[in-house]
Amino acid sequence: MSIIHEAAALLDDAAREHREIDQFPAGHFTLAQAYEIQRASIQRRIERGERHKGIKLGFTSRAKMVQMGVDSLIWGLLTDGMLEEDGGSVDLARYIHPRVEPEVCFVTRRVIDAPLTSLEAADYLEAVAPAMEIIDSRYRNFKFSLEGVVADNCSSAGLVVGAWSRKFDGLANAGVRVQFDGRDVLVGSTGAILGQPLRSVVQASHLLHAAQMSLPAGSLVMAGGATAAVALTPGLHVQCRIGSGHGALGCVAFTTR
Ligand code: OOG
Ligand code: MG
Repeated sequence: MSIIHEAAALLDDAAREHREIDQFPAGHFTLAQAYEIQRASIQRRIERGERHKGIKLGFTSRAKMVQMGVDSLIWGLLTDGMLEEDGGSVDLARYIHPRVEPEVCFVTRRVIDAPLTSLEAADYLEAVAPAMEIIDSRYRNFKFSLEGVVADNCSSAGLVVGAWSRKFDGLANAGVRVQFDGRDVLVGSTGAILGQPLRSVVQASHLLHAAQMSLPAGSLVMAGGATAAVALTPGLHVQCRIGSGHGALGCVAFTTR
């Protein structure tokens, strides 16, 4: 088996069996190969019946880069198997060492098959929603290199998306608050995401173009965490609120068990 398929199988099995694995040795594969491993591991999920659902960006905020010690923007692929219900109960036994982070999620209205400018981005979007990503590195102690995390599909594991709206205007600097059982655990601003989360769509279009891929209409784009991520434990009520007043995106929530 090639390095690509071997690493993809290891990572995919670890995710399926909820067990952590050792990092690959430094230099085991290049960044370009890491993206090939990512695609091969997603292909395994597709072959098991999951469907492509969109893409996610990683390290679009300083807070995330600093927390994880990685300083390049990265991207991963989403499937429907990662979706958790807004207001639902998340079974942490499906994860290894899950963390939650507040995000903004877009759904596209037109196929994205060319690099977009900031001015064009909103035109390609159907709606926006408050969201949370449940990340879950397959590597021991949640520690990884840039190449390692890319191969591991950027720690993608779960996502919870709230109600859709077309409130694109207030996105540049909306307050972000994550609470566990009514207590603040993460506080920030959507401005932390590349200055404005619509820029994640612009970045996504450039990355897709460079990878000679296109994104069909109706795809999700997760813009990247606005703050650092925090560990989840069973028995929590987790809520994320984005914005306040008239332009607020609203809330998204789940409980853990
Ligand atoms: C990698 C994924 C980064 C984000 O929103 O920045 C990410 C990780 O932190 O494990 O999802
Ligand atoms: Mg994220």
